[in-house]
Amino acid sequence: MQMSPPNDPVPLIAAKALWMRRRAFQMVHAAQLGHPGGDFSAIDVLATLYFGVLRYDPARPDWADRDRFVMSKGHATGALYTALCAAGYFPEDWLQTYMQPRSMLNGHPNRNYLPGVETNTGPLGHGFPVAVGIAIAATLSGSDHRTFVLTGDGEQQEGSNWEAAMVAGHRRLNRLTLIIDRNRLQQGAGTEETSGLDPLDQKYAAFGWDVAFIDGHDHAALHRALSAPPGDRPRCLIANTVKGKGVSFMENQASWHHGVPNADQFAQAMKELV
Ligand SMILES: Cc1ncc(C[n+]2csc(CCOP(=O)(O)OP(=O)(O)O)c2C)c(N)n1
Ligand SMILES: [Mg+2]
Repeated sequence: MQMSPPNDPVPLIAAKALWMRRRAFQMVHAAQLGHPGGDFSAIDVLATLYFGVLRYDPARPDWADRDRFVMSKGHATGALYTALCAAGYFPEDWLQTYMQPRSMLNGHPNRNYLPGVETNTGPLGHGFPVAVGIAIAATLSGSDHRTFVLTGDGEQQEGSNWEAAMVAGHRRLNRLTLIIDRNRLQQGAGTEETSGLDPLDQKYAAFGWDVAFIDGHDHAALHRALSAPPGDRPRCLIANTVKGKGVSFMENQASWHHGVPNADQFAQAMKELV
């Protein structure tokens, strides 16, 4: 077996991603609510950000120079809450309250309730424009923090994204990175059958962005791309992903967008997620 170099973050990222998938699915199973397909396509990106890329201190969620991560695809709270919990923002027993009455862990994230949430999301097409505003604010205040934002691919159909992309390109917001979770499914159907996005790379390039495709489940490739130093313009990483990644009967199935497991499906998933 090949040994990892001591400073290789990939084993830690992989271990966190596995824990996040298991824990997120337990939450969805207990609540009988959630969006597990989109959780699983995004978890490797979030694990890489929180355990290999972002500068943050969970004891100081308001630290002015923290890197910002905006979860624009706000329905994927199984991914976001397990990442924030693993990163130390709140204790694990809070996860048991997922979507219960008076919980701080709502179906969509609320920054007024939960430390580590940068902005409320859920209505698609809002988080990316807010992230652009955060990146502009950093240039005005002179902070060197970076801003990362994850959108869904179906989410890219919202017009607000294109205003945000245009202003980010115009202002050359080079400390801003947009990751698009390109699982090719939205709610109930494929993106290209619904309102086609391709060629997404050419669209972002035309708006003044550096664009690259990446395997959104390859921790080493994600780590390299996300931790690369800023260039001279905003960066768009189109992360090719699989909705439901990691559980055989969920992968690439539109029905698992907000499908929830019965007892047998939950047991089967736990056998596979090892
Ligand atoms: C403005 C708005 N319209 C509709 C919805 C309902 N909705 C929630 S998730 C979703 C599909 C999103 O697809 P995508 O962005 O591809 O997410 P992923 O595949 O990563 O789950 C829809 C239509 C919403 N949250 N906001
Ligand atoms: Mg999608």
